Amino acid sequence: MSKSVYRVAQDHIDAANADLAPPLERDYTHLGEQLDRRGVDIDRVRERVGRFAVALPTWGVGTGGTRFARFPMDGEPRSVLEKIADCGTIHQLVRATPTISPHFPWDRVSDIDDLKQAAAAEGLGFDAVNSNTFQDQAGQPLSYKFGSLTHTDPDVRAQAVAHNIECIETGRALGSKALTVWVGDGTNFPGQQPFIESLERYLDSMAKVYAALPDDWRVFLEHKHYEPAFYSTVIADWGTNYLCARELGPKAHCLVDLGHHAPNTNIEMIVARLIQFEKLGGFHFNDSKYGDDDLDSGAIDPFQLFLVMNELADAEDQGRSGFDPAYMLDQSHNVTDPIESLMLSAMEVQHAYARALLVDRPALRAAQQNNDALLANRILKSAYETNVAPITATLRLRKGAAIDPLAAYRQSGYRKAKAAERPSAGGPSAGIV
Ligand code: LRH
Ligand code: MN
Repeated sequence: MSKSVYRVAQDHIDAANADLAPPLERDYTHLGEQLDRRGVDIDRVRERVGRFAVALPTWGVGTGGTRFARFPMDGEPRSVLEKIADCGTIHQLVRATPTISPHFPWDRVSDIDDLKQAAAAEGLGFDAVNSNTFQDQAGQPLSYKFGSLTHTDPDVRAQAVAHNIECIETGRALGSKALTVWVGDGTNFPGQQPFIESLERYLDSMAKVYAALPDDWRVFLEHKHYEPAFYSTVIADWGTNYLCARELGPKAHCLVDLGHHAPNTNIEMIVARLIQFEKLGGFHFNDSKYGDDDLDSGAIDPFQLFLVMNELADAEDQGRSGFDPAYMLDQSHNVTDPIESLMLSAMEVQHAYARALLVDRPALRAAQQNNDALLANRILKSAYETNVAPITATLRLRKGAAIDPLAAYRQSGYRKAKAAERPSAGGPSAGIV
């Protein structure tokens, strides 16, 4: 596995920032004056946004695809170590993505220390590890064709449980503190499986995974309304997810993947419910218009992303108990350079959070109390309509990152250099990774 050598030089970033810094300072001061008139201290907002971070999905730095096709790009990572190098470059340019979320067995290596050292060399840590019982691996004794944790065959369930426990052990070696479990288990025909028994099998299997969790770990259950099953999905919605997390115990929480809901679902209200009942484990941020499209965060409906962040900022302000969500991206980059998409998506999530911090919550509460619907909505919209880019750009400048990460990345020639370092590993294929 050839060690990728080209890195974006800090000098290049500093040079790219040189001309942009003076006008940025003026924009920051101007925004500061505007916010001051609204009773908001821009430096306090910058500090809070500076503590906000979102994890990168290792599976997102390669070109993604659909069941129809995947169109690989020159210079894309061919191994998890090259994926980590690209994650390091993203963090170097935006300084808002200090952790990665690995996926097993996609990221399996012979010596787990290689992964740990590669990440450490990039200044990266590990967020939740993801298990995978939605595909059959070469040489796998039993197939997941008809399910995994809910399969009718106890041996298949045991195989799936063992894989999740192996992921916990791998995660412990990496310093992770959580396991994300998404299963595609479900049916394509009415009558194919009994709904109650399927969920009972899920809970029985997950209880065994839960029992293997270290004391300071959490397990994130991820619901999804459909796909790969097209008639019923065992963990199809937040309600089923919540009930299972409650059944399993205090270490079990619900993970909200924004793309896993039927169109027009009020996801911010689901988030509020999970906060209220202290079962919000975390997020897979992305965007979608129809199904689980895994598009770039904020690309389709940035207002929805803001409304989700608004619930999170409100919970932080209120000091809600049990509130400690993990923030992760989960996207598939079929037509863009994944590094560019992940940088801009991390910034979109950061912007949505920064705007949510600008909401005048006492005024909002008063308007809500007085049933002044229009004023309440205006208070939210005025925060949403605020251009917070000077805040996040100033953060990047002060952290040694790029004021304009996209321009700095494109000017760096990183992808071209990687195309030379990483002769492509084969032609077109299909599938999300
Ligand atoms: C399922 C999902 C899950 C991952 C996979 C890559 O759609 O969102 O979180 O394991 O994508
Ligand atoms: Mn997901």
